[in-house]
Amino acid sequence: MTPVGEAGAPAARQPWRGVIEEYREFLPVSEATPVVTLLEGGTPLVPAPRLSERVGARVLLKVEGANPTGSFKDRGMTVAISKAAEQGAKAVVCASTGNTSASAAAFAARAGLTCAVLIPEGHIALGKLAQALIHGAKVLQVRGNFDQALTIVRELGERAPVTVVNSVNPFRIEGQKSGAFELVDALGDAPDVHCIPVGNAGNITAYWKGYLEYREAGRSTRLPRMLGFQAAGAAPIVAGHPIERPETVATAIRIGNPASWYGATAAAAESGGGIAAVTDEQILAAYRFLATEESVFCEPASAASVAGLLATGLPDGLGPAPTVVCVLTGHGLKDPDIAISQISVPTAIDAELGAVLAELAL
Ligand code: AN7
Repeated sequence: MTPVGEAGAPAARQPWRGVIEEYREFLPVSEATPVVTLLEGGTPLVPAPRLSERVGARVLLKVEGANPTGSFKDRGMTVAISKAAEQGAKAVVCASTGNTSASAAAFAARAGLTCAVLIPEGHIALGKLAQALIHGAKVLQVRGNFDQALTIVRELGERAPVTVVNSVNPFRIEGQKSGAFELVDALGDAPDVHCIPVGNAGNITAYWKGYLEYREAGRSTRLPRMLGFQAAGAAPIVAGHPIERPETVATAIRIGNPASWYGATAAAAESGGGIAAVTDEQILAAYRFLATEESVFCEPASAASVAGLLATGLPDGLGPAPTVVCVLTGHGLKDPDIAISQISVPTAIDAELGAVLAELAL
C-alpha cells in the first residue's frame, strides 16, 4: 500500500536535507546555529565497470562534482559558513586554487556575508573564476602561488575582522568528513581502499576522521586503506619537504606546502596506505579514460585518484573481491580549457546533408 500523508495525499519521500541536517549528531552545531545550506552532499556513488576490470576490484566513483558549486568543498563550506554566521562574522576570506573560492563565494552570498578570495594569478580554471565573480566575491588575483596567498590570508585572519574559511578552519574538516559517512551508508561498511587526490591535504584528513568516527559510533566495522595522490610537480609530502614552485596541469592541487600535511601522513600511516605521486601525463590519461570509458567528466585534479590507482595498483594484503572508492573531487566543466586541449577541436562544415554524411563516414 502507498503510505499516505496527513491530508490523505501520498507521503512525500524525505528529500536530501544537506550535510548538516543529515549528520547533525556528528557535527559541532547546535539549535543556535543558523544552517546555511545549498543541500550539498548526497552525491552519486557510480560503479565504474571498465575501471573495475582493469584494476581487478569493484571500483566506485564518488562524484563530488554533483555538489551545488561543483566540488567537494561545499561539504565543508556549509559548516564553516554556518558557524561564521553563528559567531556573528561579517566577512569571510580564503586563499584558493579555485574551488574553495567558488564555494565560499556561493555560501557567503547565501548567508549575506562579505567574501574575499585570494587566487594565484593565471593559475585558476576559468569556471572557478567565473563562479567566484558571479556570486559576488571580492576577487584578488595575487602575483604569487597558492601557498603565498594562504600565508597572507592566515595573517589577515589575525589582523582583520574576518573569518578564514580555508581548511585551517576546523569546521571545514568537520563538514568534509561527511563524505566518509555517505560512503559507509551506501556500502554498508567502509570500502577496502580509498583513493583521493591530495593538495592542501584537508580532504584526506577529513575522510580519515569521518571513517574513524563512524567506526567508533558502530556504524562500520572496519577502516579503509587511504591512498593519497599528489601531482608529481607538486608533491611535497612525497618529497618530504615543501616545494617552492609547484607546477602541474591540475591547477586545483598546485600546492607546495599543504596546511594539513600531518593529517595526510597520519591517515596514510594509520590506515596502512600511503601518499604517492602521479605525473601530469598519468593524470590526463585517467581524465580522458573516465570521460570516454565511464562517462564521468571530472576535473584534472580529481583524476589523480584514478591515475594513482592505475599506476600503483591495489595494495598488498587485501581480501578477496575488494571494494575501492575513488573520490572525483570536482566537475570537469570547471576547467573547459584543459578539456578542449585534450581533444581535436572539430572543423566547421557546410550546412548541407552531403557534407554531414561525408564527415561522419557512417
Ligand atoms: C578538485 O580550492 O585547495 O587536499 O583552494 O579543488 O583537501 O586541498 C582545492 C583542492 C582536490 C585537493 N581536488 O584537496 C582550493 C583547493 C580538487 C580540488 C583538491 C582540491 P585538498
